[in-house]
Amino acid sequence: SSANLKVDHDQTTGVAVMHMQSPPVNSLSLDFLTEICITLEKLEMDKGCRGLIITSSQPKVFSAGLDILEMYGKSPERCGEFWKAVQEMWLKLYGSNMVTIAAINGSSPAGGCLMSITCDYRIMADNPRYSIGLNETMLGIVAPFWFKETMVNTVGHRNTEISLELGLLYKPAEALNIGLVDQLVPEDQVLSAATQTMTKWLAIPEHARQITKSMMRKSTIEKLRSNREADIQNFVNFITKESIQKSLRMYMEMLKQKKA
Ligand code: CO8
Repeated sequence: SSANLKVDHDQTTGVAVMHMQSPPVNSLSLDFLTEICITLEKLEMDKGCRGLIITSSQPKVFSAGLDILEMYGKSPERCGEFWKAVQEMWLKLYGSNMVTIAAINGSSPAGGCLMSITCDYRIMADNPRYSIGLNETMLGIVAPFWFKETMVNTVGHRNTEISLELGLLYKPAEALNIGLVDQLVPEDQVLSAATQTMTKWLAIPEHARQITKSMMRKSTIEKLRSNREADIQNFVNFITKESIQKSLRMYMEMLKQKKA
């Protein structure tokens, strides 16, 4: 465990629960991403950890996605460093040998949705106030190819095309309907349902399951792994454009107004 992550590792079951507790909304800043990556690395290396459940300790929110302030008014160098950390988190989660389950106990836009769809299985709280999706276009930005491919691998080409073009955020029932989440449960049962599902997944012969997971995800992972530097350059060039900075500013103002 570290400042913004609480990790409960049950040595008898081999399951770790990672609680995100970065107030107010678990937005993924460079620091928080770095913390997450260090924790994932440790768990991955630990032979006593075979399953990982990711959940939130913050009320109403799983994760608000990438920290918008990391993309606004920052130097190209800093933006590059930030993006490298986003890549790293995705590579670690999508390529994990552990069984990973997202226990989505709150809203999960953009980068929060990305985290969720890197997991093997998603259980969401059945609360219509929560939503999940890749809403990047609503911020005037474009989800990169590896976000898009993770989504295609989850909900198929047509659902991805509609949801990314329109920047849709889905209520839990709609998310279940397109297969963006696998199961809905009452809010107070998200973690227990995740634990139950984990038991089933861990009963499968481990080596066969791991090789199968890797076979399903390999081509997507390789595409980023062999293009990391170019992907960073793309991001930096795009995000530092004056027009994009303006879009982000307007989106942040909209968030503030919604609050007032
Ligand atoms: N980054 C930074 N700050 C945030 C973020 C965020 N993603 N989300 C919320 N905050 C801030 C709010 O501005 C607010 O700040 P303050 O208290 O100073 O006013 C505080 O967190 C609390 O937020 P809310 O009052 O809105 O809290 P609610 O509980 O009412 O709502 C939500 C929570 C639903 C999460 C809501 O805050 C929300 O919708 N946030 C925006 C989510 C979003 O659209 N994120 C997208 C981020 S972009 C991304 O993840 C992928 C980018 C891919 C890059 C593309 C390449 C170019």
